[in-house]
Amino acid sequence: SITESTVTLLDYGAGNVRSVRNAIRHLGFDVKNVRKPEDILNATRLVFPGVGAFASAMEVLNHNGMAEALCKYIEMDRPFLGICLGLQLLFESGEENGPVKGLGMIPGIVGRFDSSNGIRVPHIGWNAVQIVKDEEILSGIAEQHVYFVHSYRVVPSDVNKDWVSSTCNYGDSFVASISKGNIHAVQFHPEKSGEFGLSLLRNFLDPSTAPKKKKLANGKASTLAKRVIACLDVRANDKGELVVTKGDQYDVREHTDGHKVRNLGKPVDLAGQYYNDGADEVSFLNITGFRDCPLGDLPMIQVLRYSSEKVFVPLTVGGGIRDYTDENGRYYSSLEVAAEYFRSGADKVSIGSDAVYAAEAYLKTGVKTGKSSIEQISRVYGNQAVVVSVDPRRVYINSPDEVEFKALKTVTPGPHGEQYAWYQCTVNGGREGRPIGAYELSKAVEDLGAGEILLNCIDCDGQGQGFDIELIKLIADAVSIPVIASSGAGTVEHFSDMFQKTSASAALAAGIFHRKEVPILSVKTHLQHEGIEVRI
Ligand code: 1PR
Repeated sequence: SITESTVTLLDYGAGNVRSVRNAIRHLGFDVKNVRKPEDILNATRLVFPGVGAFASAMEVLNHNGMAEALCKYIEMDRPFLGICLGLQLLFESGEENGPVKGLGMIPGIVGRFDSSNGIRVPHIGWNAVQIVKDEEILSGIAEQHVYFVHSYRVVPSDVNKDWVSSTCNYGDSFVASISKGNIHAVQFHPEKSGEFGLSLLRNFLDPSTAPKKKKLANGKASTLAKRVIACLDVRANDKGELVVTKGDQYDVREHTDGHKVRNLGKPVDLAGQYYNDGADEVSFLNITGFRDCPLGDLPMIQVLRYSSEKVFVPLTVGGGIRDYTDENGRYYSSLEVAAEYFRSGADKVSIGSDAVYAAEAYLKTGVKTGKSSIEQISRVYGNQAVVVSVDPRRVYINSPDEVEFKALKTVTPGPHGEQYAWYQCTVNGGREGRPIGAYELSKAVEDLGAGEILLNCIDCDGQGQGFDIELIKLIADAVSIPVIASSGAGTVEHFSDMFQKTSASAALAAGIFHRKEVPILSVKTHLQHEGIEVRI
């Protein structure tokens, strides 16, 4: 039954709405799921977190009668909050796999970002919004960074100006939120935007606590902030418990003390701590993901469930995303594995070894089979949900002609004075080198539908001597999807140096945060001081 504290949630089963549910519960409300169109009409407040692609969402909504109920509900001006695709679907039509007709409540067309403007698409990360209409629901977020992840957007124009309540800049100006009466929708993800996102949700759920309208500050001009990501390498220790570990050049065992696996803490606790410390994202990498245990037993699933109850920034999970058959002979497709992780609270999955095989096959034949994990998962969940994790190792050579892979002239010559290097991709956590370079792999996986590249470097991992700037520049210049630079951070200057010299979108680090050498906030204040936009 519907009570004061009930929020009705329209989940049509396309992805991770666990986080929205968790955020609503965290604020002290109950969630009731829509099962049939009447549930929409009976709602006292309706939250519609759209996930997936425009065309497939409209197909489902039209097919089960939800589209009509939604339009009626909105026409009656009943409390409504759309999130991400939940904003886009309100417009006339969408270009994603289309054109496809939307709900048509607001004039305007949802089009793709134009990457010829020199921007990376998808738009992933923290951007501040410009408030253009004085709305109570937005009162907490003026001048704050909120989290976006999308490739399509609506351009504000005369036809929709009485709806648009805030805009954001990325290449061009796009609609960040709309409001009219009780109807609200946001392009960003309040459930993933930390405390300020939660305050927007609270303003919607309980307007009596929302600050009364006042002249809202007109947000400062904002570019996409550079992200700082905390990474947790997770594996079972020798007793079978999941622990956060950290290697040196991927070797996670102590060099003394019986060569035990290094134990740096519990994954859920550390994720919570890094969220509170200001991490823009948290990544979990199951570094023993090449083992074949039944899907339901994957301990990482519990880690995600618990973490997503208290971490309100994006969560990525990697390790073992591939087709496999478990020890009992049950077969799982990579899509099933990913689906289980999304249901458990992951926003993105990160694919390592399997991406290397897929890229090798694609480069050999030039054919996209549609069957690789990258293609399958990005088709269903969108490419913003698919990260490819690259584990390259530096190989020195005397001349670029020695290999068929992209090599660079390096400023740090090899042990025998070699002037060139190429970056060999590896699988199984660096155990096996493959005949493909990081450059070739990155371009191939972008073609196959990856939305982001997590660029590690085995030589730099755990060394604290700085990022491999040459590698990061090589890859960031080669692709137009965001690149996350990883491996080697040891000081705050390493972060600013990397961002000043490359166009990477984010920096990921593990060791310095685990060893409590440098807090996340110090990294961010240093970056801000250097004139690099970050979310603080
Ligand atoms: O191949 O799809 O099962 O994925 C396995 C995943 O696990 C890959 O993303 C791979 O990078 C990761 N992985 C596998 N073995 C290890 C290992 O350490 N033995 N960890 C491993 C990779 C590297 C980074 C690390 C940064 C920053 N860890 O994630 O966190 O290098 O470290 P630093 O700041 O301390 O230098 P699949």
